[in-house]
Amino acid sequence: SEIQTTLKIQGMTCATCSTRIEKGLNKMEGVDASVNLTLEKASITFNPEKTSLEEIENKIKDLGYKVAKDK
Ligand code: 9UX
Repeated sequence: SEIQTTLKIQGMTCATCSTRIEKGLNKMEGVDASVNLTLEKASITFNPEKTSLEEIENKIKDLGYKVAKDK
């Protein structure tokens, strides 16, 4: 079954940043993500048979942003 989680994303400055991350994540197989710039938060649903939280975090880092645990 799908896993739902949220991540804190740091380093987003403008709306293009959040759109870029959202598009990048949604291109990944098994991922459905929505990124909120002002909350610095990504809401993510993913299929653990197709990807992992580690791959998702690495995608965000590859795009040039920092990921933290959302707490
Ligand atoms: Mo906006 Mo984000 O000019 O990397 S796209 S700051």
